[in-house]
Amino acid sequence: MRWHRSHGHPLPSEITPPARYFNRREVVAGLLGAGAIGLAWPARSTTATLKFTKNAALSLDEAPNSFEDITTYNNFYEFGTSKTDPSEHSGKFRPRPWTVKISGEAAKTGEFDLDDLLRPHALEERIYRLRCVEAWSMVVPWVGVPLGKLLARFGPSSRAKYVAFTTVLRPAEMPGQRFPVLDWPYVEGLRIDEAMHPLTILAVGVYGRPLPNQNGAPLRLVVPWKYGFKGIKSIVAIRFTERPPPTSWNLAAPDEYGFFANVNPDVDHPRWSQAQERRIGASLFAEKQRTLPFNGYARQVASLYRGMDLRRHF
Ligand SMILES: Nc1nc2c(c(=O)[nH]1)N[C@H]1C(S)=C(S)[C@@H](COP(=O)(O)O)O[C@H]1N2
Ligand SMILES: [Mo]
Repeated sequence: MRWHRSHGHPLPSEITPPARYFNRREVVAGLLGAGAIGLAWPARSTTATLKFTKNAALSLDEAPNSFEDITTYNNFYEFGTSKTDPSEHSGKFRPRPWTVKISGEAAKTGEFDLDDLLRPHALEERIYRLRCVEAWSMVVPWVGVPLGKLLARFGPSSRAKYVAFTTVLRPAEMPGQRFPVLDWPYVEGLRIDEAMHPLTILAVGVYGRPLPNQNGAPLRLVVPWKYGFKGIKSIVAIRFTERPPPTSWNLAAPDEYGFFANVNPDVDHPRWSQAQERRIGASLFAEKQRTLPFNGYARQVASLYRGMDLRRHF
């Protein structure tokens, strides 16, 4: 494992560009597999097939990255700081059985088994762009449930202005947690309207299969208009709060990572530009792509931030 002395994501110059090419055969196989009928929630196997419908209206019309790219080029510092650490060092992690504690400003709270939590919801596939703050991107076919529908079942009160999320703390299974890279456990948060927005999902699968450990098994957040670090993995607690909750990267380097973390090509990271992005899996000679405001989801979400100075609230 490589450990970075400084706080913050590694510099783009520290990132080894992967010489991996788009694997068409794998994508086609994945798409065929995705339609197959399977168990609604197979317990442990990551090769089993989930049962879901495709949400075409909320999906990008772009070819997803290969399963290989999505599952071997990861950020999950609990398993190490290099992109290959999560796939190489997450084999001991046990995502079942799993419970999620729901607490705070809501009518109903408690600790729930993940299967019970998910049972009332239909799984959907959404093909979203994942834009990392490190200026790379991928296109990912997530399978999950709208977070807002799940949260609504707990009856958030009028004091529930934010939602806080916490990752599991298990240094015995997560070797990266034995090093003080971040202040463990990883925490994240959303404003309540962001959490309730129909684009925000809790993902339980990718490519029609349960999430591999390296992608945040068994349950992770996906907020497609924000930088990837908002997508907290392996969630064990969700809390409705009145005040903005602390977030791991903001605590580690407040000048570099704000609470909102909306993808914004006009606001550079202090150490690099956010105007462009490199698509993982593309040819090394491919041109970089222009980064879009709100990662291309401006039409759906820009109104959430009307009247806010997005340079100050980065
Ligand atoms: N608990 C936890 N969640 C995390 C991270 C992490 O280190 N720990 N990394 C974040 C970052 S920086 C990104 S870009 C995405 C990457 O998700 P992926 O590996 O599934 O592509 O996960 C986010 N969620
Ligand atoms: Mo990221």
